[in-house]
Amino acid sequence: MSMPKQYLDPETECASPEQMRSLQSRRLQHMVRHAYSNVPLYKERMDRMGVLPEDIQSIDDISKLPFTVKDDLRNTYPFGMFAVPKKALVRIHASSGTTGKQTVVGYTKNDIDVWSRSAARALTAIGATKSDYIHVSYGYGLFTGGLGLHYGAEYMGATAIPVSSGNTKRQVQILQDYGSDILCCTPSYAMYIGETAREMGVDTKQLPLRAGFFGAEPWTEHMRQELEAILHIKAYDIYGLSEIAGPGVAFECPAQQGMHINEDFFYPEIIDPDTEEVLPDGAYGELVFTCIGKEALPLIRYRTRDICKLERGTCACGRTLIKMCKPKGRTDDMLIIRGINVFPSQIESVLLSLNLDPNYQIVVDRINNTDSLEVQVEMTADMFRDTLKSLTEIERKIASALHSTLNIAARVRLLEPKSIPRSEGKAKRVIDRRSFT
Ligand code: DLL
Repeated sequence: MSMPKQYLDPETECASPEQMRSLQSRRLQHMVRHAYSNVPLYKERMDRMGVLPEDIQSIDDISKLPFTVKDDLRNTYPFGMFAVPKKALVRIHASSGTTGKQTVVGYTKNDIDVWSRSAARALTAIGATKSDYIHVSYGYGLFTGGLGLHYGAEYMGATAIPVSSGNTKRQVQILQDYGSDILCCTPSYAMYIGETAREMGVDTKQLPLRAGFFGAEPWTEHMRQELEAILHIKAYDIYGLSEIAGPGVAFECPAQQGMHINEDFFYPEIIDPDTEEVLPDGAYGELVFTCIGKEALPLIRYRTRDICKLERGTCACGRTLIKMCKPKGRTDDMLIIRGINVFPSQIESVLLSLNLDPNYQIVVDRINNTDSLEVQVEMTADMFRDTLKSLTEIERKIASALHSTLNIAARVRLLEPKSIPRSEGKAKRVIDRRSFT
């Protein structure tokens, strides 16, 4: 396959396995000493396990180290796991905190550099150049999306347009008037921007926009096709999480066969979420990261709850950076309905394979001690003109497709176009009423 070969750091992005392992080993040793000396939680946990920093000689020794979970950050809220004094910090971010207390993360100047460089590698990989306008519609603020890609764009010498999210008509106006080249936002917001452009009578084919960097929430291959069609761009995936670094922990390249992890900064492992046993490449499990290039919050074996698999080897783009697949779901996102595991992404795949618009909501309830699953789908404008009989037929068709994928019966309800609230950030797809009954 021939494809543009653009790298920010070719020595690292295309390093041999030996070079990468030796870099990772050096960095891990340094990082463990730092965490042990400066984070009481790690000293205590390693002491309890009888592991000393000098026991860590190479990256293979990582399995001797303790895991970290989100609750560790919550229990030490806000700054208890920081490994540097306040005066060394230059930035604070926090997770969206939709469930429980927020988790707060801090960055030194070097940490911002590591993160910006990671995001800059990502932008370079999807073909961004110094003469591009990078339209950033991720939220700016405690959320890492906006500032992460902003700094990445500046780091590589492109021009960041810090639009942030919201005011969707103005987004379209700016795409048109400034001639943005690359759009960065959540896939659901990109879809909303596309719909808004269509309503405003803007022909997206005429816009200079050529690529989108979409992440922060799960999205499917079908959604990619929808976005590429509505915006007339190439759509790429970008992954990150606030605890490790925002966008740029991993990124898609033109080969689009998984996301390359910036593994010289964020070392990945896959574990069995129940037994914590490390799984081989290619096996699905929970993704775990160790920060081997960060100072302020050097997390060791942080359990992301994302379900994923890893793949090693040289990619068609020339990179050797290990790849992660699109996360299949999260251990805490998985719905258990009448004993069957259901991931929202499976439902999205079914809907999009039937050429429905990706505006849907999943409502789970418990009625008379039995779980119920309702999938609410917005009708397309064409369907809205259909007769009641044909709508019932469509509902039946969707229900049957859902049943054959999920192995569970779902009630399908077609809603009027535009009745499901649009999101300017991460879409809320699931309403689980069971926790309130
Ligand atoms: O969402 C950071 C980010 C911003 C990533 C902008 C990409 C673009 P959090 O709010 O901490 O950070 O949420 C992290 O979001 O553990 C995944 O479950 C999910 N996630 C992030 N990127 C993707 C993606 C940001 N590309 C959590 N595909 C992660 C699927 C994603 N899920």
